[in-house]
Amino acid sequence: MKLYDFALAPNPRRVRMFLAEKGVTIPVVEVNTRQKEQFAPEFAKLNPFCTVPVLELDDGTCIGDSVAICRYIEVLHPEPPLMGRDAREQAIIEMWDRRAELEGVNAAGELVRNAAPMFEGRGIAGVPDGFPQIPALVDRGKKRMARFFDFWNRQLADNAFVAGPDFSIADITSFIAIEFAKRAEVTIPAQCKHVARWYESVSQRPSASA
Ligand SMILES: N[C@@H](CCC(=O)N[C@@H](CS)C(=O)NCC(=O)O)C(=O)O
Repeated sequence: MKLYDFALAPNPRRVRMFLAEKGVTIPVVEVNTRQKEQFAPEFAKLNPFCTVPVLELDDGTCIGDSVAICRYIEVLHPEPPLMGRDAREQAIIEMWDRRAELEGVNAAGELVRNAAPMFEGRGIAGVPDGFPQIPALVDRGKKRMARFFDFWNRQLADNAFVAGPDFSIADITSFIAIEFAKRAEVTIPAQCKHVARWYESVSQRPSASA
């Protein structure tokens, strides 16, 4: 197996955190998306969407999506469970993980991709040009992040972790969303004390530096 990764990119970090929580190591091939290596024809053959991460299996199968990679690892290495032990847990964790991606990672992505000069003409991940930045999406991304923080603060008021009493993939995705938004200087609002408490505890896990 090989993991096509980029140390500075948020979605590959989700997979690295997941692997670290499982204690699994996979040889890594670095694809520097800042140098546009994801658009090289050899890489596009592995993932026509030209994004990282990609997990290449020994039979040549390529899994080009972070949650799909985590699902594959979860089946091979069920302990500790990060995607739920039974039908109820699996559904609750998936609900929160999808919310974290759609409301958090995507909001932060909207904000960062439409603001940072390095994404000029590349408003959509995996497309080399033709998608100009839309400045109005920066403000909208900020508003979406404020909404994310508000919802997460309410959820974390009653729960140790995002999807309940146990650490799960939903915590990884939520943590990555906040780390991503920091690149546009959007941080946890002062009133979101429950998010701050949870963020501090996730930051202290060894996987946070993966
Ligand atoms: N849904 C995909 C999204 C992957 C994605 O957007 N990856 C970004 C890095 S975080 C990327 O490869 N960007 C390439 C680009 O900016 O062209 C996943 O979860 O793996």
